[in-house]
Amino acid sequence: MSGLTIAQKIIKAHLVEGEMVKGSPIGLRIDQTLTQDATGTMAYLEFEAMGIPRVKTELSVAYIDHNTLQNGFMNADDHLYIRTCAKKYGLYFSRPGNGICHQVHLERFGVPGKTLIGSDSHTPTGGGLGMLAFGAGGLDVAVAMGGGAYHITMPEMVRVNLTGKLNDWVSAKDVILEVLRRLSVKGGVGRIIEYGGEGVKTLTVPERGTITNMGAELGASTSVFPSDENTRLFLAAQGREDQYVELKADDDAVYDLVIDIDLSTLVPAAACPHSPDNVKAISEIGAIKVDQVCIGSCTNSSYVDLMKVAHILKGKTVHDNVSLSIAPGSKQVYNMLAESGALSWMIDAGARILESACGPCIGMGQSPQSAGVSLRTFNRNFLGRSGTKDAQVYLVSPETAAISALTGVLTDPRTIGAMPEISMPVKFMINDNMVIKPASVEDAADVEVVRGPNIKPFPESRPVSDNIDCECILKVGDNITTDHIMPAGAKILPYRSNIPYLSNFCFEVCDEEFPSRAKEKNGGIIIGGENYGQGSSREHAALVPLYLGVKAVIAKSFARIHAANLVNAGILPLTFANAEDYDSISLGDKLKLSDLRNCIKEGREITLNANGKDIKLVSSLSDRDRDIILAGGLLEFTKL
Ligand code: MIC
Ligand code: SF4
Repeated sequence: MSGLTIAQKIIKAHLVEGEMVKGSPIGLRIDQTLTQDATGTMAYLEFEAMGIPRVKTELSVAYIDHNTLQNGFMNADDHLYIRTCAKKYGLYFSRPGNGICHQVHLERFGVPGKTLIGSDSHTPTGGGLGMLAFGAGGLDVAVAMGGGAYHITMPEMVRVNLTGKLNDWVSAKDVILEVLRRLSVKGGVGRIIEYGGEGVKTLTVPERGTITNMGAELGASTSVFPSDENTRLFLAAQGREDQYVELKADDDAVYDLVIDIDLSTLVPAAACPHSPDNVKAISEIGAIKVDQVCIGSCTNSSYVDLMKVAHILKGKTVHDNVSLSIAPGSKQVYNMLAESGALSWMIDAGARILESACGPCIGMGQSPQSAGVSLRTFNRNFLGRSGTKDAQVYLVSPETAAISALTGVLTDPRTIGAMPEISMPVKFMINDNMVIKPASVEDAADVEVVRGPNIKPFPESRPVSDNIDCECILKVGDNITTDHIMPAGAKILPYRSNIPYLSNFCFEVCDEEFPSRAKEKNGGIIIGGENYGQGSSREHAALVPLYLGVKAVIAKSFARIHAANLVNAGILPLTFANAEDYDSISLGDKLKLSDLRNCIKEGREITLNANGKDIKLVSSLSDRDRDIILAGGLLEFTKL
């Protein structure tokens, strides 16, 4: 037998169901979970619906980082609900202000070799520390908190072999942009991306975190780095050296695909509008005029990232035409910037300093001007995500962002002069006073869970019917993101626990008429292209269509987390056996699915009758998925 990859080793140690055979369903024991507040309210409502008194994981953390504008009572209601749930059900609670979940988890909680699932698609950031970390829907996280396994399809293994060393002004962001350029936003689907080779030694844990974070944009199941001397140094600097374990792939590990990247050949790059894989060298794009620069997010807001930015800004002034905002990734980073004086350099240069939270990344403020060009150190530049539909968002490194903020045009940082020498500190400032501990088992009974008026009950799902006779109520193209299906942003994010209200905005970016049409037609079927549902883990992109009566989504292919969320909500994800059949269906066509329950039960082929023509469909549901769909969703299934 051949050796194992890092991911296979962690999977092997956590396998509770199935076999490690590529493409077959497996169940994993989950050591840690995380939630954030935009998906957390729903996850805790679901956890409560399961009736389990206390989480059964080694560690579960509830973060507040997305909805921090608190424009009205809604966000604050959610925060209080999550805080009291955490106290009662045995979770640590990271208070608003403590930072972005993935950055804080890397700093304070992540442990090499452990499994982690989080109700946020960028949970694979933990792979920078050698964790096997997956983004998942809230229901899957609720099940894991209750001690249940996490079910995925055993992925293919891809090795990205890094050699050489990054040149000055080229950064970790440019590495993952290169992987995205080569593999595209669908290139990681069904795969785990594992980094190896001599070049790995030149990257610190936060740099590795930038790379694994944006593995989400590849559609990958997750990404992972070895746990090595740099991991030990990072954990030691966080006062957690005792949690270090070495982790590496066997020399004879077998990969399905190997990609070679010589770090010394990379150049500063940007992902151009409106997709993270639309990557070009800065020199190729040219000196376009910039209106806004936003630095932060779970991708690029570590201490070293922001110290570099501070050094670039020191003694200078942000260009007259540019608005620069900076959001440090965590309280630790913020505090260290303040202590060192670097925060003062940023303020002095004219940066607008935001709190440690997701902020502009999820459209919570700082929307650009009409048709504005915005450079962002974030991970997603989907159409409309910034809150301005015609904005042109480019994803860049912190170095490129900071220098361009000064020049007012997109600028290749290599043209500026010597790079500031900043290295990872030997000791980070450690103070976990913004993390509230759970109540003891004895005291938990006395903790009251507070449900303000923004906390609405979980929407009801329904078992799939035998015959579906309806219309095509929407037809969309390739790479539809969950930001298209269920947009976020300051106006609607506060209503994440109010599905009826959210439904008014479903598919707003593609077709404003969709919600009213869906209601008028009493639901129906959505037709999608390739990679339907890429991006975020928000289960609202399934729960809201469920509320609007969507019975099935038929697409050329699906993104992993969204397909799981559809099944969990009791909506059938089906694919065309022949992709060209997609072309023969139009909006308003009559669609029929017959003898559906039996077909699902027996794993038989499903035939769609579209305007009288028979079209073959494939359902790549596992046995467990079938049972969930037949039961009417995961919550109903867990009650069986
Ligand atoms: C995102 O980056 O799109 C989000 C907001 O963090 C989402 C989660 C959500 O929609 O609440 C994600 O990535 O999963
Ligand atoms: Fe927050 Fe943006 Fe990261 Fe999502 S991608 S967790 S919104 S910082």
